[in-house]
Amino acid sequence: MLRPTDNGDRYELSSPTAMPHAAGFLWNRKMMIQVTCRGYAVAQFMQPEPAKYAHAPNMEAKSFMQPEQAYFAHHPGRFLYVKDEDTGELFSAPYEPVRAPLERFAFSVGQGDLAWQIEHLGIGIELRLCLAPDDVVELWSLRVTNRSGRPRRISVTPYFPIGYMSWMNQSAEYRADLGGIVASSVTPYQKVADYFKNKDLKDKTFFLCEQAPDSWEANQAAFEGEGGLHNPSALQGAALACGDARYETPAAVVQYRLALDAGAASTRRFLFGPAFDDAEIAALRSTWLSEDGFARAAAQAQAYVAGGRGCARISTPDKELDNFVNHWLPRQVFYHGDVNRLTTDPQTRNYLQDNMGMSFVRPSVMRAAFLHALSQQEACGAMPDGILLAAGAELKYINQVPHTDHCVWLPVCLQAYLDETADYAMLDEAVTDAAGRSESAFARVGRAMESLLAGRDHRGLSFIAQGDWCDPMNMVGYKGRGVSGWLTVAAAYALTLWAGVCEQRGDAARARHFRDGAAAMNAAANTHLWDGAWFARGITDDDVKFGVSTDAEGRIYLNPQAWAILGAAADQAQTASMLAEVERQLYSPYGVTMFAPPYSAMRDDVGRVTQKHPGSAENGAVYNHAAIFYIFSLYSIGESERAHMLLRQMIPGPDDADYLQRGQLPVFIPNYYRGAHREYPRTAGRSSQLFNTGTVSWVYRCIVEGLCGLKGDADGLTINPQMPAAWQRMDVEREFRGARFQVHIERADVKSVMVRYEGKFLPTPRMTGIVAGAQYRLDVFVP
Ligand code: CEZ
Repeated sequence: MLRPTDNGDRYELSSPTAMPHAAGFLWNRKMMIQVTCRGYAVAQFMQPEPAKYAHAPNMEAKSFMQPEQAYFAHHPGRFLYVKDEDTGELFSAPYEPVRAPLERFAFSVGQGDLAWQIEHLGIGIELRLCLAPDDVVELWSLRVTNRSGRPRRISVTPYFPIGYMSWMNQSAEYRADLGGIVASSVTPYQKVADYFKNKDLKDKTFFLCEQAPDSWEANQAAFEGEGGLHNPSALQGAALACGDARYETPAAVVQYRLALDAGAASTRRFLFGPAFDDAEIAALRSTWLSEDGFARAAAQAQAYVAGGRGCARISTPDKELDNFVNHWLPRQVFYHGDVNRLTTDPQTRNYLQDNMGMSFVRPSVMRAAFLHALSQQEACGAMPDGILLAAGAELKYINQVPHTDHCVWLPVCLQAYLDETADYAMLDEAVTDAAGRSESAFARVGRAMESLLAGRDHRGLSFIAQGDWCDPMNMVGYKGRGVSGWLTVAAAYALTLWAGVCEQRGDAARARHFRDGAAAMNAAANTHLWDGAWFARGITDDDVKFGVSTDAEGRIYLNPQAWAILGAAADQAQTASMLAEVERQLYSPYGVTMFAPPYSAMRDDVGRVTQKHPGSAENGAVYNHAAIFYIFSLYSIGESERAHMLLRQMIPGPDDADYLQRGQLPVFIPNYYRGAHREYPRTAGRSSQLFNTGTVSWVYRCIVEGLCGLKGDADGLTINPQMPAAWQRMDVEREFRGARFQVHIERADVKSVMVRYEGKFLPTPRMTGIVAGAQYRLDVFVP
């Protein structure tokens, strides 16, 4: 059903029905597209705010990338009807909208392209999608092959629904001069000021054909007729009606009539995308719409992804894990870090964590992002809810809701960068803020830490306002008194890390100050939040502790435990108790859930998280971001076995039953898998299919620093692999500070990790004096 090909570089799914929502995604610096195996698509581009060029019939409100996107017959997609003109038999590729059972189906997801190979009625169909690297345009190629052994007369009819563009103005027509269908619209607005903002938007959608079609239709309803999308009336005639859409829903439909001898094949190429005007459409056509243009785009897309290949390749007994870590994980990390999820105002915590991942891919990007974030620090030392990336960008949606955790991410993410690069000099960079005030990065992070210390109540616990890491936990502290247990122990961790940096710079006084602060917060957490066997999640405005043993729902949360381990709020006995409780209450067959039991109804002293469907998203799902914090904490205390098991559960497969239940290809980690496996076993494990998640930078960090145990420090590389017990050996290729390490790891009769380099054992498992450009071969022996 599902198998890796090309050395794990691609994954191929052989059924359009087994995992109907299984999808792949492509992106470039201006757009992204996610396409399901059946042909439904969600695409958006930046102008500079995210916009669409193929629309759903009518959406009540604009919305961001959704988890568990629902698809319906008129959902935007990219479809091709194929009809035998002698027998009248009809099918469609990839699968929708006809849904005819196909003799052969393969959905092949690559690093820089998505492809389908279909065979039915003796006709072979190959479809391939690629993006041009710096333009907003989809490049589609279609190859039709007559495999029936006899001459055939067929029609092929690409149908690209453009959908409901605008209630003010929408139309479409065939443009012989441009060589395709062009739909035009006016982005709806009501305020005069918006006219001036909108007038430069790309309000046209084009579908261009390399070869002029025999007929076409630009009107969705005219094409569909009474037959419905699974059997459009327009396909009954000898040709399409060559119609237009005049304030009617546009569609791009073109038809080719082909007479193919036995064994003959025919190729067609198309471009699909948004444009401002005819000139832009003509220019895109001349740049891309040719065999050569397609070849150039494919090569450039491949090169772009390869530019984000990351710093480690592994070879372990788990080949599926290898495939994921070597090909797909760095790609997803790179997507987050290079284009920041294609938003103009990423949440501060997302921006910092997504860029933390770039420490392992392209550290200079993390450096610049960190300094950019600091340039938006508020005068009081706090960090804003979002970081503005484009001129004219504004804080929107969730970024208008006050969350109190943003400063925590500064030292937490910085640590990964410093360990990878030892670039402590970065902290001396002068950073100028909006008010024109210039301060060193070091001073700014210090002030951010002061603001964490200041944001505490009389008990020494951190205020939560309308949320912390958990966005929808918006009513714990909206009256101004509620506190976050997670934030308290997370702030202690951040302060401890920052104290370490101060020490590194020889600033013992500051180091002591921040360590004292961390100790005070940990003490407060222990006094007020230790619930006997685990840490509580917080205390509400009305002084009610939650995330505690007396709660029937939301009894134990993962985040406070994970970060109490990281920040050392928990001692050994407490840790042992927490690990056991997490295992007992939060483990599921699909990973560790974020809390349990899920809430079944609104708790208005916790907030809208409790209103989400039980087991979905933050309401008790296997929320991978929370899971990876826990896994990271497990690696930090050498709990290798637990860490590995939970990490492995983040990747779908490798057995068919698991793939089917999750419904997702192992080419990305989604933001969540459904939880509530006790309450709703039927849906437990189901993937959200949403590839935007802060999880992946942490997964990369866990693989490199935890599993492989190759973690940098101020002047060297520490070697401490944490292989699961079942493994005897693994090999790692690791780039580090310009040098290349080939590391062979093997179990042996040793008491502690031993490292052999050039025939001699190192006195401690740590390499120093690393020279950029050099190659190192290490043999590592682990107990
Ligand atoms: O967004 C993520 C945020 O991008 O949720 C995480 C948070 O830490 C990330 O910064 C946990 O809350 O507003 C909502 O209810 C949404 O559910 C968002 O919280 C969530 C979306 O799934 C988008 O990824």
